[in-house]
Amino acid sequence: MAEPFIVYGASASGSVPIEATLTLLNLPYRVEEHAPWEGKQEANRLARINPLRQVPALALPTGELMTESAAILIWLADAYPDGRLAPGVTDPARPAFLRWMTFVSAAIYALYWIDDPSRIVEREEDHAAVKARLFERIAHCWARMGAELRPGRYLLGDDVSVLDLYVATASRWSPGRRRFYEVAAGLAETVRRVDADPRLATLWAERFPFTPGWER
Ligand SMILES: N[C@@H](CCC(=O)N[C@@H](CS)C(=O)NCC(=O)O)C(=O)O
Repeated sequence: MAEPFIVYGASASGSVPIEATLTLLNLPYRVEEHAPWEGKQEANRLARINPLRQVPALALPTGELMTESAAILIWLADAYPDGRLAPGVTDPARPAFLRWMTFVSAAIYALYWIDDPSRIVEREEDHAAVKARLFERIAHCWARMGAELRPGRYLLGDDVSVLDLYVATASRWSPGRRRFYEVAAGLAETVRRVDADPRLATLWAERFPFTPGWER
Protein backbone atom coordinates (compact mmCIF):
# COMPACT_ATOMS: atom_id res chain seq x y z
CA MET A 1 0.00 0.00 0.00
CA ALA A 2 1.23 3.53 -0.78
CA GLU A 3 2.49 5.61 2.14
CA PRO A 4 -0.25 7.91 3.39
CA PHE A 5 0.11 11.65 3.25
CA ILE A 6 1.73 13.22 6.31
CA VAL A 7 0.40 16.60 7.38
CA TYR A 8 2.70 18.63 9.60
CA GLY A 9 0.34 20.94 11.39
CA ALA A 10 -1.61 22.00 14.43
CA SER A 11 -5.20 22.48 15.43
CA ALA A 12 -6.73 25.79 14.35
CA SER A 13 -3.77 26.40 12.01
CA GLY A 14 -3.32 26.51 8.25
CA SER A 15 -3.04 22.74 8.22
CA VAL A 16 -6.78 22.46 8.92
CA PRO A 17 -7.99 23.25 5.36
CA ILE A 18 -5.46 20.71 4.09
CA GLU A 19 -6.79 18.09 6.50
CA ALA A 20 -10.31 19.04 5.36
CA THR A 21 -9.30 18.58 1.73
CA LEU A 22 -7.77 15.16 2.38
CA THR A 23 -10.95 14.23 4.25
CA LEU A 24 -13.23 15.28 1.38
CA LEU A 25 -10.98 13.46 -1.08
CA ASN A 26 -11.07 10.36 1.10
CA LEU A 27 -7.28 10.10 1.06
CA PRO A 28 -5.43 8.38 3.91
CA TYR A 29 -3.28 10.75 5.98
CA ARG A 30 -1.78 11.18 9.37
CA VAL A 31 -0.99 14.35 11.23
CA GLU A 32 2.30 15.10 12.95
CA GLU A 33 1.67 17.83 15.49
CA HIS A 34 3.91 20.89 15.45
CA ALA A 35 3.14 24.20 17.13
CA PRO A 36 6.23 26.34 16.42
CA TRP A 37 4.71 29.34 18.24
CA GLU A 38 4.99 27.41 21.50
CA GLY A 39 8.70 28.12 21.87
CA LYS A 40 12.18 27.67 20.47
CA GLN A 41 12.33 23.95 21.14
CA GLU A 42 9.10 23.33 19.23
CA ALA A 43 10.18 25.61 16.40
CA ASN A 44 13.54 23.85 16.13
CA ARG A 45 11.84 20.46 16.06
CA LEU A 46 9.94 21.64 12.99
CA ALA A 47 13.07 23.03 11.30
CA ARG A 48 14.08 19.56 10.11
CA ILE A 49 10.83 19.45 8.11
CA ASN A 50 10.49 23.12 7.12
CA PRO A 51 13.54 25.30 7.74
CA LEU A 52 11.18 28.29 7.84
CA ARG A 53 9.75 26.70 11.01
CA GLN A 54 6.16 27.06 9.83
CA VAL A 55 3.21 24.77 9.40
CA PRO A 56 1.55 23.53 7.27
CA ALA A 57 3.76 21.18 5.33
CA LEU A 58 2.68 18.06 3.49
CA ALA A 59 4.74 14.97 2.74
CA LEU A 60 3.43 13.37 -0.43
CA PRO A 61 3.28 9.59 -0.81
CA THR A 62 6.36 9.93 -3.07
CA GLY A 63 8.29 11.40 -0.14
CA GLU A 64 8.39 14.88 -1.65
CA LEU A 65 7.67 17.66 0.80
CA MET A 66 5.47 20.64 0.00
CA THR A 67 5.09 23.82 2.00
CA GLU A 68 2.80 26.81 1.29
CA SER A 69 -0.84 26.22 2.06
CA ALA A 70 -2.23 27.62 -1.20
CA ALA A 71 0.12 25.52 -3.33
CA ILE A 72 -0.72 22.39 -1.35
CA LEU A 73 -4.47 22.97 -1.66
CA ILE A 74 -4.32 23.71 -5.39
CA TRP A 75 -2.08 20.72 -5.99
CA LEU A 76 -4.35 18.32 -4.07
CA ALA A 77 -7.44 19.55 -5.91
CA ASP A 78 -5.70 19.25 -9.28
CA ALA A 79 -4.08 15.89 -8.57
CA TYR A 80 -7.43 14.35 -7.58
CA PRO A 81 -9.85 15.97 -10.08
CA ASP A 82 -12.59 13.41 -9.41
CA GLY A 83 -13.05 15.13 -6.06
CA ARG A 84 -14.10 18.31 -7.92
CA LEU A 85 -12.49 20.61 -5.37
CA ALA A 86 -11.22 23.17 -7.90
CA PRO A 87 -12.27 24.48 -11.30
CA GLY A 88 -10.21 22.74 -13.99
CA VAL A 89 -7.51 24.55 -15.97
CA THR A 90 -9.90 25.56 -18.78
CA ASP A 91 -12.92 26.22 -16.56
CA PRO A 92 -14.10 29.86 -16.73
CA ALA A 93 -13.89 30.00 -12.91
CA ARG A 94 -10.18 29.08 -12.94
CA PRO A 95 -8.76 32.64 -13.07
CA ALA A 96 -10.89 33.70 -10.09
CA PHE A 97 -9.90 30.52 -8.26
CA LEU A 98 -6.17 31.19 -8.70
CA ARG A 99 -6.61 34.87 -7.94
CA TRP A 100 -8.37 34.36 -4.62
CA MET A 101 -6.27 31.39 -3.50
CA THR A 102 -3.19 33.56 -3.97
CA PHE A 103 -4.90 36.53 -2.34
CA VAL A 104 -5.73 34.59 0.82
CA SER A 105 -2.20 33.26 1.00
CA ALA A 106 -0.24 36.39 0.10
CA ALA A 107 -2.41 39.29 1.22
CA ILE A 108 -3.90 37.73 4.36
CA TYR A 109 -2.19 34.59 5.69
CA ALA A 110 1.36 35.93 5.29
CA LEU A 111 0.52 38.85 7.59
CA TYR A 112 0.16 36.56 10.60
CA TRP A 113 3.94 36.40 10.80
CA ILE A 114 3.68 39.74 12.63
CA ASP A 115 0.97 38.47 14.95
CA ASP A 116 4.08 38.50 17.17
CA PRO A 117 4.87 42.21 16.78
CA SER A 118 8.28 41.84 18.49
CA ARG A 119 9.41 40.46 15.11
CA ILE A 120 9.26 43.91 13.60
CA VAL A 121 8.99 46.40 16.45
CA GLU A 122 11.38 46.61 19.39
CA ARG A 123 9.35 48.67 21.88
CA GLU A 124 6.79 46.64 23.74
CA GLU A 125 4.52 49.67 24.15
CA ASP A 126 4.08 49.75 20.35
CA HIS A 127 2.96 46.14 20.04
CA ALA A 128 -0.76 46.71 20.63
CA ALA A 129 -0.85 49.38 17.90
CA VAL A 130 0.90 47.04 15.44
CA LYS A 131 -1.62 44.31 16.17
CA ALA A 132 -4.55 46.69 15.77
CA ARG A 133 -3.28 47.84 12.36
CA LEU A 134 -2.53 44.29 11.32
CA PHE A 135 -6.09 43.17 12.04
CA GLU A 136 -7.48 46.27 10.33
CA ARG A 137 -5.50 45.38 7.22
CA ILE A 138 -6.78 41.80 7.32
CA ALA A 139 -10.36 43.02 7.69
CA HIS A 140 -9.78 45.36 4.74
CA CYS A 141 -8.56 42.45 2.60
CA TRP A 142 -11.65 40.39 3.50
CA ALA A 143 -13.77 43.41 2.61
CA ARG A 144 -12.13 43.61 -0.84
CA MET A 145 -12.80 39.95 -1.42
CA GLY A 146 -16.39 40.39 -0.26
CA ALA A 147 -16.87 43.35 -2.58
CA GLU A 148 -15.61 41.53 -5.66
CA LEU A 149 -16.78 37.94 -5.35
CA ARG A 150 -20.35 37.03 -6.25
CA PRO A 151 -20.76 33.64 -4.56
CA GLY A 152 -23.33 31.03 -5.39
CA ARG A 153 -23.85 28.27 -2.87
CA TYR A 154 -20.06 28.44 -2.52
CA LEU A 155 -17.49 31.13 -3.24
CA LEU A 156 -16.96 30.15 -6.88
CA GLY A 157 -20.41 28.86 -7.76
CA ASP A 158 -22.35 25.75 -6.95
CA ASP A 159 -19.48 23.45 -6.01
CA VAL A 160 -17.42 23.54 -2.84
CA SER A 161 -13.74 24.14 -3.60
CA VAL A 162 -10.51 24.27 -1.63
CA LEU A 163 -10.95 28.05 -1.64
CA ASP A 164 -14.03 27.60 0.57
CA LEU A 165 -12.07 25.42 2.98
CA TYR A 166 -9.23 27.94 3.06
CA VAL A 167 -11.54 30.92 3.69
CA ALA A 168 -13.69 29.05 6.24
CA THR A 169 -10.53 28.46 8.29
CA ALA A 170 -8.65 31.74 7.81
CA SER A 171 -11.75 33.84 8.49
CA ARG A 172 -11.79 32.41 12.02
CA TRP A 173 -8.38 33.85 12.83
CA SER A 174 -8.11 37.38 14.27
CA PRO A 175 -9.90 39.72 13.91
CA GLY A 176 -12.38 36.82 13.93
CA ARG A 177 -15.56 35.71 12.29
CA ARG A 178 -17.83 38.43 13.60
CA ARG A 179 -15.67 41.04 11.95
CA PHE A 180 -15.53 38.92 8.80
CA TYR A 181 -19.34 38.84 8.66
CA GLU A 182 -19.40 42.62 9.09
CA VAL A 183 -16.91 43.47 6.36
CA ALA A 184 -17.69 40.66 3.91
CA ALA A 185 -21.38 40.01 4.53
CA GLY A 186 -21.81 38.54 1.05
CA LEU A 187 -19.45 35.67 1.93
CA ALA A 188 -21.03 34.83 5.28
CA GLU A 189 -23.53 32.29 4.03
CA THR A 190 -20.91 30.29 2.13
CA VAL A 191 -18.51 29.99 5.07
CA ARG A 192 -21.39 28.98 7.33
CA ARG A 193 -22.28 26.30 4.79
CA VAL A 194 -18.73 24.94 5.00
CA ASP A 195 -18.84 25.07 8.83
CA ALA A 196 -22.00 22.95 8.68
CA ASP A 197 -20.84 20.41 6.07
CA PRO A 198 -21.63 17.04 7.69
CA ARG A 199 -18.65 15.42 5.95
CA LEU A 200 -16.40 17.75 7.96
CA ALA A 201 -18.19 17.61 11.33
CA THR A 202 -15.62 15.28 12.92
CA LEU A 203 -12.70 17.19 11.50
CA TRP A 204 -13.95 20.56 12.77
CA ALA A 205 -14.73 19.07 16.19
CA GLU A 206 -11.25 17.61 16.52
CA ARG A 207 -9.15 20.26 14.79
CA PHE A 208 -10.97 23.59 15.04
CA PRO A 209 -13.97 23.16 17.34
CA PHE A 210 -16.90 25.55 17.43
CA THR A 211 -16.63 26.09 21.18
CA PRO A 212 -19.01 28.58 22.82
CA GLY A 213 -18.06 32.10 21.79
CA TRP A 214 -15.86 30.88 18.92
CA GLU A 215 -17.16 33.55 16.56
CA ARG A 216 -15.79 36.28 18.90
N1 LIG B 1 3.04 31.07 3.73
C1 LIG B 1 2.74 30.02 4.66
C2 LIG B 1 2.38 30.64 6.00
C3 LIG B 1 2.35 29.60 7.09
C4 LIG B 1 2.19 30.20 8.48
O1 LIG B 1 2.23 31.41 8.68
N2 LIG B 1 1.99 29.30 9.45
C5 LIG B 1 1.87 29.69 10.83
C6 LIG B 1 0.81 28.83 11.53
S1 LIG B 1 -0.85 29.05 10.94
C7 LIG B 1 3.16 29.36 11.55
O2 LIG B 1 3.69 28.28 11.39
N3 LIG B 1 3.67 30.31 12.33
C8 LIG B 1 4.88 30.17 13.06
C9 LIG B 1 5.90 31.20 12.65
O3 LIG B 1 5.70 31.92 11.67
O4 LIG B 1 6.91 31.28 13.34
C10 LIG B 1 1.61 29.14 4.13
O5 LIG B 1 0.75 29.66 3.41
O6 LIG B 1 1.60 27.93 4.38
